[in-house]
Amino acid sequence: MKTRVCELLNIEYPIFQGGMAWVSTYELAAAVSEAGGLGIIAAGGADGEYVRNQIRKIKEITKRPFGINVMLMSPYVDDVMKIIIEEKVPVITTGAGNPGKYIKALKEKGTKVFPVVPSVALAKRMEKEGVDGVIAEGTESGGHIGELTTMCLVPQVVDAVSIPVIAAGGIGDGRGMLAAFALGAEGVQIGTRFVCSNECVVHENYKRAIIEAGDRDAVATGRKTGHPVRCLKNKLTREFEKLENSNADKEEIEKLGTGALRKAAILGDIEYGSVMAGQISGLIKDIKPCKTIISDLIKDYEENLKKLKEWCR
Ligand code: TUI
Repeated sequence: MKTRVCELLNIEYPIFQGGMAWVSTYELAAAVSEAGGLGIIAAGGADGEYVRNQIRKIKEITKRPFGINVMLMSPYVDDVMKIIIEEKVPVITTGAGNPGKYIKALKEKGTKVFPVVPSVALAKRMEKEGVDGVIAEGTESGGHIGELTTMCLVPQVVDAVSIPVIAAGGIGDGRGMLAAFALGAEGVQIGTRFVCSNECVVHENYKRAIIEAGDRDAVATGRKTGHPVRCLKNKLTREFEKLENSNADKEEIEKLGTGALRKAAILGDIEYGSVMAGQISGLIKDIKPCKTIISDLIKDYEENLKKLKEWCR
C-alpha cells in the first residue's frame, strides 16, 4: 500500500490520525506515527505555548514524522501558526476555515500542508494556493462537519484536483479504507477509531460511550446556527434540539456548546458534555493499542481487497 502520500510524507501507511481537540495529544500522535501512520496533535482552542510544549514532547519520543491540526476558528490561530513555523513541524492539517494566508510561510519552512475541504470549490482554491494535498471530509465525521457525504465528496474532489486526496469521515476499518481508495483517495484520515485506543488520553467514559454507541447515535446539532457539530446523543444534544426547535437566537444556542467538549473529554461528563464522534462509532467495539488498530486495518484491507478481486472477476 504505497501512494504518493507515503513518499511525500515519508510514512509507511497512508493513514492520518484525525486531529481532535482535547483528544489528540502527543501521546496518541506518537503511538500512531510509531505504528507507521501519521500521528496528528490537535491544537484545538489551545494557545501557542501548549502547542510548543506538545511539539517538543513528541519530538522527544519519536523520530517519525507527525502533524499538527490547526483549528482555524481558534482565537489563538496566529500564535499557533507562528510556533508551528518556528518549530519546523513536518505536516499541518487545518479545519474549520481557509488557511490561505499561512500557506506561503509554512511551505518556506518545508511544512507540508493538508487542509480539510468540505467542497470541490475550496479544494480547487487550495490546490491553486500550493497545498500538498487535501482532506475531503464527509459529514459522517465527528465534530465540526460539512454537508456532503464522504461517498459523494471524495470522487468529486478527486476529479477536480491533481494533488493527493485523503478521504475522511466514516472510515473505521479496512473495508472503509478500501472503499475510499476505490473512490480515488490516496490516503485516509481516521478519528473516532483512534479515540478507542490505549494511548488516547481522553476520559474512559468517552471511550466507553463510543463503544456502547449504536448506528444512529451520532447526531448532528447546530445545522440551524451554521456550525453543525456531530456528537453522541445525550442530554446536551437533546437540549440543543429543543433550543433549535424553539425561537432561541443563535448566541443562546451556541453558548450551550461552550466548554462542552472539555467537559466530556477531560471530566468524563458524557451526559452534559459534547461527546464528539463520527457515525462509524457503532462499528467500534473495543479499545486496543494504535499499533494493533493499524495492523488490523491493513490486514482487513488486504483480505477485503482479495475478496473483491474474486467477486469482481
Ligand atoms: O474542524 C473539524 N472538526 C472539528 S473542529 C472542532 S473544535 C470545535 N469545538 C466546538 C465547536 C466547534 C468546533 C471540532 N471538530 N473538521 C474539519 C472541517 N473543516 N470540517 C468542516 C471544515 C471546513 C468548513 C468550512 C473547512 C473549511 C471551510 O471553509 C470555509 C471557507 O472559508 O471557505
